[in-house]
Amino acid sequence: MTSLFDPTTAGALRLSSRIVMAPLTRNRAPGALANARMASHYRQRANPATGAGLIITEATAISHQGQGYADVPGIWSAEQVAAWKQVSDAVHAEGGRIVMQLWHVGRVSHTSLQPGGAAPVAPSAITARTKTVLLIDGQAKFVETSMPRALEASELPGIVQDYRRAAANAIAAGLDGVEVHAANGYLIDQFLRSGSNQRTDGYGGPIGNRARFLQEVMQAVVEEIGGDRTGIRLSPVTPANDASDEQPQPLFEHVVRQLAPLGLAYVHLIEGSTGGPRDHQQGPAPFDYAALRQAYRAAGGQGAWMVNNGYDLPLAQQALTEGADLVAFGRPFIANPDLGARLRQGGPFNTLDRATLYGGGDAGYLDYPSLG
Ligand code: 8OZ
Repeated sequence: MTSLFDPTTAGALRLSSRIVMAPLTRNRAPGALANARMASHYRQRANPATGAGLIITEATAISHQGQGYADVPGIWSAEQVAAWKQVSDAVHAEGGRIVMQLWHVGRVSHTSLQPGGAAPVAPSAITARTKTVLLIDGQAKFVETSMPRALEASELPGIVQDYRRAAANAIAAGLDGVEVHAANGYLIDQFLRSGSNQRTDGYGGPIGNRARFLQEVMQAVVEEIGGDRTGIRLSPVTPANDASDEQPQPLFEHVVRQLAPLGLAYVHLIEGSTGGPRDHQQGPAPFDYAALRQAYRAAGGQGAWMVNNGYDLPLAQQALTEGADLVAFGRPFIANPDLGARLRQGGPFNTLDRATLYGGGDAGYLDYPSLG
């Protein structure tokens, strides 16, 4: 029987275990630059024996326009590439593997974070009923997102190009690959799901149109760095950031069939409501994740199938038995740098301090203890 602690591969990535550190936004990158503190944080979790088999970085903006939260990192400039190098070097020094999550927030932003104080961009001019994080006097404050403007179709190739450059930059910064963030109600998910996409052009309406922007992004990234270094994150039913769709099953089965020929390293699925109930339902019936995986495999989809959301060891082992290849852990990895070692021996686990999640310094970031 496959164990969480067995090695495997995800495309070109050789992984020491099936334990993945999920992408985790921490708002500790002032100036949108990765830094030594971040390098230490990832390094603490990179050892193959005690930490993750694969680390996915926190969501990283592909452009200034793609940014929606205070002090999140970017990957559009040479200075940002150099800054990320210290993180990839630290992880590799431990023998770990790390891919970068590529992010455009779309409408989940605030004018104060946008170039020239402009409105955030979106498929349609519909404000997201959600909050973003600003830092006011050094304190993380949740504020309403700003009203977005609808993107012109003529602007989309430029954003696809931003993804392509970000992927090339991630590789130049020494990362082992990238994960395209197509989940949690951000730009790509805003195109996919009907609640945020009311376009009447070739990027809105029928499922095939709503999935077009995603496919253009994926084709560009794969062309740039190879499918075997490219993953994708999807969240078919999450209500995160006001995301909604009446028919998620056919939509996401279309999406994975369309992805199948790209030879991806992995597909990363958030099951249910992000960070919330795993059985969250959107649409007429409970979402069938096994059918989604089968649709991907039947279409020739390669690479690892990664699952995420509220996993503990028994649930993870069960998922591996049922066909998953990798399991991503989020909050447990924040509080337990040596989560791999702790899972192996059945605990104990440190408790998470929510007050230090977003913004701040070493506290709640570098000081969670490892086992003796
Ligand atoms: C928590 C806070 C800010 C951003 C996501 C990138 O939900 C995020 C995120 C999570 O995917």
